[in-house]
Amino acid sequence: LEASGACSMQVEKKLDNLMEKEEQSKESVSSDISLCTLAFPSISTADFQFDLEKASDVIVDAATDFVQKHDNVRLILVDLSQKSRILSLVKDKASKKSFDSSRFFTFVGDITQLHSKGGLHCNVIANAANWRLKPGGGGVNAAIFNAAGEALQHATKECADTLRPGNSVAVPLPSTSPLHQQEGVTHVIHVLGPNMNPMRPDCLKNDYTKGCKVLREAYNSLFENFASIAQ
Ligand code: AR6
Repeated sequence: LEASGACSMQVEKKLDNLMEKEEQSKESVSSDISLCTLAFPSISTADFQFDLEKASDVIVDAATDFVQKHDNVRLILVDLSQKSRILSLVKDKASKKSFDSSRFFTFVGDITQLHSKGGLHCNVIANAANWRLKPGGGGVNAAIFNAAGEALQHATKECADTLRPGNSVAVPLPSTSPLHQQEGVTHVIHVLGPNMNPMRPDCLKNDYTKGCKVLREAYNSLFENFASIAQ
């Protein structure tokens, strides 16, 4: 009886160790700071009304191509809600491709609170910007400018005044910004995607041949800017 008691204690101990190891490995995936990480929202698919099916194809192709060509980088597509359709589409389509899934994945959370609320270290974040690179508007642009404070407005002005659809600009975030201090974000990359909303400038009026080309250019420009920061 005594022997079987000792034996079951050993088994319990082994199980405890295994569970601890599993927890540690989960944590090392989510908090891996050795990888330079870009968190990005789905460009153009909310206020700019771009088709979600078509956008998800572009995201999966651009992101998987990028992680296959670059080592030591991680891409994370972020959206606010568990019910996000763009996240489900991308997750589903990405699962059918072969690549290292720890280097490109989706995550539910506010892009301005990924470290404090989500436990993720993302040193670079992307913004779905407007052509004037102005704060406000709505969506992720307003959230990022609000969270980063005036430091981001000043730093942005030093880099560019305007942006053309399909282009991006990388802005180093001053260490005085709360987004830098609290979340560890060192750069914001503003991206301007194609617009399908007739109430916004440069509407492509449902021309998806041009729209998909410009969206792909926008992601390529974003990822190239990120690669230069990661180097
Ligand atoms: N964290 C993560 N994802 C977010 C957040 C957030 N805090 N807020 C929104 N999203 P949108 P667009 C997601 O409309 O379609 C702006 O007013 C959102 O659910 O921000 O490129 C600019 O000034 C969606 O999946 O960008 C431009 O004028 C994604 O971010 C215009 O909107 C992009 O939604 C750009 O429109």
